[in-house]
Amino acid sequence: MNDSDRLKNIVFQFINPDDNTEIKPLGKGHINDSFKVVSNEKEYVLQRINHHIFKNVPELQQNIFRVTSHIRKKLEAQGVTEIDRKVLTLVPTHDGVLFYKESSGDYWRLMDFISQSKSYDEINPELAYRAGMAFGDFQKMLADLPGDPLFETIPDFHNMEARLETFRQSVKADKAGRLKEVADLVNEIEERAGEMCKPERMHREGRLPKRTNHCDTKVNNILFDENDQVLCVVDLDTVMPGYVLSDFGDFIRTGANTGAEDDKNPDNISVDLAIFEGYARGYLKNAASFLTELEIDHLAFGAKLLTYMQTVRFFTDYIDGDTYYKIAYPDHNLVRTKAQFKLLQSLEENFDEMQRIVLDAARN
Ligand code: GN1
Ligand code: MG
Repeated sequence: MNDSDRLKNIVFQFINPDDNTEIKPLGKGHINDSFKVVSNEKEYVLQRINHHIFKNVPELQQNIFRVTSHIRKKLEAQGVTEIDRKVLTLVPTHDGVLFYKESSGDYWRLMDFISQSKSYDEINPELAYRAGMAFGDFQKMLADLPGDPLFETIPDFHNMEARLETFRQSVKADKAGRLKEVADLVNEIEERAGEMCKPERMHREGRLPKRTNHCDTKVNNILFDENDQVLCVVDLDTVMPGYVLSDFGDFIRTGANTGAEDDKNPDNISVDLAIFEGYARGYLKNAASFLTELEIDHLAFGAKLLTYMQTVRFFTDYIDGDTYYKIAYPDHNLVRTKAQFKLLQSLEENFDEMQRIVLDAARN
C-alpha cells in the first residue's frame, strides 16, 4: 500500500469513504505528524500521535475529550456563537473509539478542522494581549473540571528537578560523544540549577498549587479568525496539572522572542518587553481573580524558567544524539540550545522590568 492509500485507509476508519478525499501535510510540530484532510467538502486534521513520547494514548485522548467537552458546555451556557470554531471537536472511529491503532502500531486521531483560522509565529502587543486573555480564560474554564485530576500524559513534564536529573545522566553517559565541545554550556546550566528548582520546593512546602495547565502555550497554539480575534486554543496533548508560571513562561519564551526558537544569529534574539506587557495584561485580566499573590509574584520568573527548561531539553537531546525532537539538519538541537540560552540571558537582564510590569498589571 502506498503512503496516500495508507492515509486514506486510516481516515476512512473515522469517516465514510469518499473518492474525493485529499490529504496534505500540515503544521510544524516537533513531536506528532499532522495532515489536513478534505473529504466530501468537510475539512479535518489527521494526526499521528507519537506514542514513544505519549505512552498512554487512550488516557491522552480521554483527557482531550474531557477538556473539550467541559469547555464546550461552558461556551454553550454563555450563549457563545459558532462554538465549533471555539473548541476542538474529536471525531471518533466508526466503532466509537477516540483513536485508531494501525497494525504497524501507530496511533491516529481525527479532529474537525477549524475553518478560516490562522496562527502566528510572530505577533504584536495587541495580539499578545488577546492571547493572554485566551490562556487566562482557558485556565479559568478548566478550574472546575469535574472528576479526578487529568492524567499526566508525560510524567514530570515541566518538573525542573526531573529534567535536570535526566540532563545529568545524559552528560554522564555522553552517548553521542558530543560533550567536549559544549562543556562551557554545561557549566552555565549548572550555575542556575538551584534557582530554577524553586517552584518544586515551594510546591513541596504546600505554597505553590498545581492547576489545570495547557503545558504547551506556544504562540502558534492559538488560532485567530479573519479579524484577528482569538478563536481557540489548540494542541491539547499536554493539558495536565502544573504551575501557572509554566504556562505564562512558555508563551513569553515563544511569543516575546525577537528572534526564532532556532535562530542561528544570536543578535536577533532578545525579549520584546512590549509583547511581554501585552501578554501579562491580557492574562491577568482574566486570571488575577483566582491566582494567589505568590503565583503572580512568580509569573516573570516563569519566563526565565521555561526558557531555561527548553534550553536544557534541547541540550539533553543534542547530547543524547537527537532522539526526541524532529531535526531539520545535524546540529539543529545545538543551534536551538544556544538560541534559547541567548533568550534566557536577555530575560535575566530585563528581569526587574518584567517583574515591575507584572505587578503593575495585577493592580490594574
Ligand atoms: C514540542 O510538538 P510541539 O512543537 O507542540 C514539545 C514542547 C516544547 C516544544 C519546543 C510533547 O512541542 O514541550 O516546548 O516542542 N512537546 C512535547 O518548541 O515535548
Ligand atoms: Mg505540543
